[in-house]
Amino acid sequence: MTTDTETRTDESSTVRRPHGWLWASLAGLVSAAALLAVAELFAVLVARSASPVLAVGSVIVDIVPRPLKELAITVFGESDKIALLVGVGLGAAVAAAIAGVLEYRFRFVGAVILGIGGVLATAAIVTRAGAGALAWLPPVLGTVAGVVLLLTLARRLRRWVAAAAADETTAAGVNRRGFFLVSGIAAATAVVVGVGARVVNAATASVAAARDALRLPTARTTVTIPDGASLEVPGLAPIITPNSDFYRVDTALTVPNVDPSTWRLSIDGMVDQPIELSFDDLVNMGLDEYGVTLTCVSNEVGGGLVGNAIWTGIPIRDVLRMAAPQADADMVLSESVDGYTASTPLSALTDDGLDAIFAVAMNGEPLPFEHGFPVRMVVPGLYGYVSATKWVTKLTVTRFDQDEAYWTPRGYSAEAPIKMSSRVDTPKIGTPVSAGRVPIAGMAWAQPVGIERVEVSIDDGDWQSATLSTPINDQSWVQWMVDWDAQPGSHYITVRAVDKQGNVQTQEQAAIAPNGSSGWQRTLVTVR
Ligand SMILES: Nc1nc2c(c(=O)[nH]1)N[C@H]1C(S)=C(S)[C@@H](COP(=O)(O)O)O[C@H]1N2
Ligand SMILES: [Mo]
Repeated sequence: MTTDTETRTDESSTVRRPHGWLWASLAGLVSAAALLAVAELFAVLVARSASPVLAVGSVIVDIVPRPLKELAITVFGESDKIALLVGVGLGAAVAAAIAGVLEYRFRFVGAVILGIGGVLATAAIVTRAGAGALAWLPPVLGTVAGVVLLLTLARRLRRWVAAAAADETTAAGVNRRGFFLVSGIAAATAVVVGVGARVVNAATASVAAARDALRLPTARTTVTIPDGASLEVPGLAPIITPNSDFYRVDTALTVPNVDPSTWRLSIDGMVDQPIELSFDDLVNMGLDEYGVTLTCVSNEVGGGLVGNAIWTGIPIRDVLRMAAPQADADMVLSESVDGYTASTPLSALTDDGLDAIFAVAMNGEPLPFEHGFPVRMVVPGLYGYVSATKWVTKLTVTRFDQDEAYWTPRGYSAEAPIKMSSRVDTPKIGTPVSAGRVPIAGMAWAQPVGIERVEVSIDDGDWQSATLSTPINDQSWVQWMVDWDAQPGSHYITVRAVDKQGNVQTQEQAAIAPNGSSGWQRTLVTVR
């Protein structure tokens, strides 16, 4: 049984005066950690190579006077960079602690100091060479997070201290627990997220550096772009799609980072001689250029999931030959580092008349990361999902009746040749044109046969043949155009292609699943 006096003693011991300045400096540290963690996290998402921590460090390296730099090298030798980063870290930690104490004593003062720190870090980041257009976003978001956290923690701390001073047990306890709960969760999250993001950023940055440093052997043959390959009609897609405009389709949540120096291609399964090649082994087989139009099965008639590039690569048949596929095999299951798989008929990869390649460059530069760096497949005439495996690392020679690829159990055909198609690029649907001479123009493709003719019908009248651009080859799309004497009113434009074997693009409409859309594009144009 307790007496009143004893109870009072117990209570007064729980209302001990906290060391306000101590916890305030903790609040400052946790807020600064949150600032960095949020900044690093968003750097992974929007500005991969711009690390806030490293940008600030680099600026300091650049602005430190020479004598001090030399002193640092004398004292720390090879570890001068580490010493610098440790020094920056300690300096930032002290500043953050001071900001915490100031915020606790003088409302908003610490928050302003943290904000200024964030602004300086942002300035350091956006002025670095190679900073992307969105490089400011991560440090700004980080600063907002850090400032909000500091305001919250300092408020809790002030309430806790005030309640303790006034012997208000319950209020003191609530605010103490609130302070430690928010600090603890924020600190733990900041460490996990911040360190995780930094590791991801570091891996990305090193592969980015490897790509920048990559010097591919010169291609032995190049693709000649013939005179007349471009019709030069405004609004028409270019005959070669720039890498930055090339459509991207894949299942990868984050773009895989594959270092060419550790990349390997293995070929096994139904082969007499399983093989494994390094990146150098592959490119030293000799590079040639190929112009190939890539098409996605998900492209609607008239859609934009199609692009044409000059790929530099090595015929897959030359690599497969080294592994000696067995006679009863009929499929190659190609696999990406992220586990994606595609099923391609073995014959499409070994056919001498069809250049299926391992591509290492796209329009004259190493493959962009989103398009499969360092090696992807490109097979003329087959939809991307059954042939164009990006970040490819493994081929298994097998049979269609034994293995299936990623999309096969998900409602798509195991084999899928590209369907011939044509589309109107200009005039654009919904953009009225003025009466008079109006060019109607678009793109058409029939890989690997080639386009013979494109025909246009206006208001369901007679089919008229369009002028074609000079084709680069049968694997690449062509541009087409007709001159139209546009009369005011609404008009339907219908387009269809004919391939070099005389096949006419089918009018029959098909959905994307299971093996690609078909039908004629018919657009309504308003003439004023
Ligand atoms: N590793 C991997 N490769 C892939 C895919 C994928 O999801 N993962 N998608 C395929 C599909 S559906 C298409 S249409 C093409 C698109 O290539 P692109 O993004 O370079 O245009 O890549 C193919 N290669
Ligand atoms: Mo696709």
